[in-house]
Amino acid sequence: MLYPTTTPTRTVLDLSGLWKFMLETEGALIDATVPLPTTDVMAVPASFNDQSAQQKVREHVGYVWYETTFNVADFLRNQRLVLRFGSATHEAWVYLNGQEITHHKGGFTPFEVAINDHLVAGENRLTVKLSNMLDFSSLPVAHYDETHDADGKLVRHLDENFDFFNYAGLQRPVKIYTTPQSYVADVTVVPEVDLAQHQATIDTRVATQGDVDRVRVTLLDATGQAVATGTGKHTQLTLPQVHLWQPLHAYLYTARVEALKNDQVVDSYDEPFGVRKIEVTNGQFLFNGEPFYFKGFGKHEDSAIHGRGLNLPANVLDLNLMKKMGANSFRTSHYPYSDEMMRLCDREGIVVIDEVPAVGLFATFGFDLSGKQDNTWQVMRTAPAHRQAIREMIDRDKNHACVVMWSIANEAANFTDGAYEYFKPLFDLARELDPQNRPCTYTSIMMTTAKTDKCISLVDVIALNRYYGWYVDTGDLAKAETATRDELALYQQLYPDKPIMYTEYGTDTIAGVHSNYGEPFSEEYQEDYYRMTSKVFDEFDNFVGEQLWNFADFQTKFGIQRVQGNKKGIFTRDREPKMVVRYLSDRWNAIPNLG
Ligand code: GCB
Repeated sequence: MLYPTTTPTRTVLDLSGLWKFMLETEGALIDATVPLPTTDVMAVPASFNDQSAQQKVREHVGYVWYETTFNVADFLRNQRLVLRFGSATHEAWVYLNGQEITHHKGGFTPFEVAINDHLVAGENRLTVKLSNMLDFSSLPVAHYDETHDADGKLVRHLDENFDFFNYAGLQRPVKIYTTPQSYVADVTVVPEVDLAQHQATIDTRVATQGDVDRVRVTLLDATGQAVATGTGKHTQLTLPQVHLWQPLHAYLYTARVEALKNDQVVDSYDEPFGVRKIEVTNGQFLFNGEPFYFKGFGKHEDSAIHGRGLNLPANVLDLNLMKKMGANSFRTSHYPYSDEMMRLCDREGIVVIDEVPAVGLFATFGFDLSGKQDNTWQVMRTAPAHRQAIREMIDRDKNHACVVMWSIANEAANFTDGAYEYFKPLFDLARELDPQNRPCTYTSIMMTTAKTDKCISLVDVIALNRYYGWYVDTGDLAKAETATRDELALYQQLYPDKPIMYTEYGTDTIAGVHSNYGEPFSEEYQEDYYRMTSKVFDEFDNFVGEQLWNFADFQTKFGIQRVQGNKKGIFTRDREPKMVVRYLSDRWNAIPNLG
């Protein structure tokens, strides 16, 4: 799916701003054929939860409604007009002038619908009904049930199987974009690099709709100079003396795709791309032929007031803080991030592990290290949603240079019977869909060990989420060090050809809490913990990266282990550094990205 941009043949209308908003309460069903009966407003894009100052809105489980009105200039009405939601969390029914025009489930990927046939003259009314409900058939996964209060009123309960606040709403931009009636529908760019010759072949496939008799592809360098051109829906163009996209040294080319009719350009679209080669071999993660070391984070799309809503200044600051620290990467834990963040990472050379919202694939949520089997794969009904999420993520992100690996799940019950049967078709699907054949992984929870994980054969890189010194061996860094070392040694011994990385490790740390005794929750403990883990990591040859948990403190559901959220950030929620940032900056700035 193409990101909407303005080109010589297209334009974009942004519907961001203040929309009407109301909760749907039982017994007061809302009729989309008349204007929403409210004067309350919500800013879009943003989560609704933290904008209302009302507990019943923040914690609402069920349906909410949004509405806006817009006009389309007369001179655009002969164009194809497409309404596109960057996301709608988690399920949306979209009405234009009272008529349902589309429905989408899955809260973290875009969807779109052509609207020409539904437009009226003058003002148009766009209404969206949203559900923030989740269950054992959705991603992410939650326990859902219904009870009735003393008055017989329905009460919905959602108990998240995951550790982040269930923010919802129109969290990403809503746009209308135009295309001509005959248009470029999709572009797939696959760079094949010959490192020895410093050249690349750029394989471009273009899908068109309508009356198009030829497609022209022109490759532009970063200064906008044309460096290669060819015609055909499938072209292979050579770039001699290619500039590689390297970690923290991005170089972006543009594939200018033009749909032609009788030698006239009917549609034109610019797709940025980078040229780089990713290989996993002999226990190494190779980036343009050199061993790459991941330094960085698990993150969240999470900031004050915006909730999980697009916050461009926060995105820019986050990447700048990463670069300042010598970090080079993050994982989109635990869902695909906005188009805007992915495009920013392409520009900034930040390497991304792209994760589907497959979090909470556990019959019971909680920490039980006994390793006993549970019935997760008998009760989970997530496979269709999981397939759809993989499809939509790869469809959206396939051309991004920043994306170097797909994460097919975060912390599933991979040690229980049925896990392999569940995951095997999903890994096959991801591999079949990705035109760039990127490596695939999932992040493994501590209950899954080197000996009990039933799915390791599916992954290219072993990605471990580990909390020795926090949930296990709490406060005892000597024991934690031994456990960390012993486990890595076992993985390396059993899987000598697979690279291993940590995709989560950390300690809750309340900014400003200090301790002469290095106690848990203090900034001293957090620093001691990271010094300990670093020491162990450096002992292992197959160890290809450290992505700590978490970049910043973030909001979660209530819990006795959560003080206004998860405090494992090395930055506070408003991006003030905790003490450990200096230590990690020194460490990471001294570790080369490549080599
Ligand atoms: C995990 C989860 C992450 C949590 C983290 C924690 O293993 O993947 O979502 O936030 O642990 O802090 O408990």
